[in-house]
Amino acid sequence: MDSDERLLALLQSGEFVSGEAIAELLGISRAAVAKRVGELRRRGFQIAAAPRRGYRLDSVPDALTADVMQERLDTGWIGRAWKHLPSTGSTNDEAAAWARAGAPAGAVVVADEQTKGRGRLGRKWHSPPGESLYLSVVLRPPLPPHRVPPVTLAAGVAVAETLLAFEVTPSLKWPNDVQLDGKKVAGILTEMSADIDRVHQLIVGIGVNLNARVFPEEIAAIATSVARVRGSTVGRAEFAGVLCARLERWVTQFVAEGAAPVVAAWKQHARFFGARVKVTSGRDRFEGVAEDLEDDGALRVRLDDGRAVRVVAGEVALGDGAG
Ligand code: BT5
Repeated sequence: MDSDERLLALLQSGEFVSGEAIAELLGISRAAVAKRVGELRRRGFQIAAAPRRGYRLDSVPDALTADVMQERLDTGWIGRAWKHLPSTGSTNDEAAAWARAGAPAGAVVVADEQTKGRGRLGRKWHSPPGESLYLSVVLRPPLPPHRVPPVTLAAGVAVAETLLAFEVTPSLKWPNDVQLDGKKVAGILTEMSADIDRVHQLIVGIGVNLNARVFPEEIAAIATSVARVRGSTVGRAEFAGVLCARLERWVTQFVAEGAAPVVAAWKQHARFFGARVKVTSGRDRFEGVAEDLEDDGALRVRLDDGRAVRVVAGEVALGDGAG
């Protein structure tokens, strides 16, 4: 045990311990105790101090480090290899590099901050330090590439179930958005390296706004966070633990049974069927009513002339350009 760990062990009881007693037990001066407490607070430990009573440990930091997470995780394979970075460009890039270097299926990369967080088609994902979750998982499903897209829906179901566990009710928007109160709370970016008949590695990147209270102007009207809707903050580590367990459940079922059960679960969290949508798919743009998801995860849109269109990949805006 180093001296910080010994200090924390002394404070762990939940009772106040006097500065004098700590100084004596650690063999340091009272001024040195105060200094150590200050450093621990800077690392995220919440330590109460009261005159004549001393110090009390109120909470440990909400750290996403491998040691903390191994304690929390209740999974068989997702998150068993875990890499935490205080700051990185994009966790998807880190995970892809780690996968190329041999990371096992289920390996997870998380960061406290991303400096080049990405959405689809080169868009940005706003990723400020400390308040949200940026997580990428390496998958190696034994599937041909054309069977892979519903994995994004599986991740969406996992995010939705995790949000429900934190007392907010999400709605899923095809193909990769998770919303609360009609605003985006999470997004999923799936990237694949494959040849024609076999996936080499699949990186599923998930960004969830957990404790953000304000957003930059360009997304202020369309983004929200769990804390904003719930009215209280959420532990990042606790959220990440539940998310990994839900992901493991849905990815496992997807690989074993195909897309149909994932699609059925996804539909239960979706509210946009029956709504008018504007679709952009490659160079095509059209409007219609979002009718249903097909068993392979494609979106069926009913055009005004009565024809049905299957959308396999693309962008959907709700209503008159909104959403
Ligand atoms: C997405 O793209 O929704 C996928 C986002 C994936 C982010 C994760 S974080 C971990 C991993 N590492 C990465 O680098 N990425 C993944 P898309 O559907 O293209 O939506 C992007 C759009 O969402 C932007 O153009 C903005 O309008 C909006 N946006 C950006 N940041 C946001 C945020 N923090 N919250 C809500 N909306 C945001």
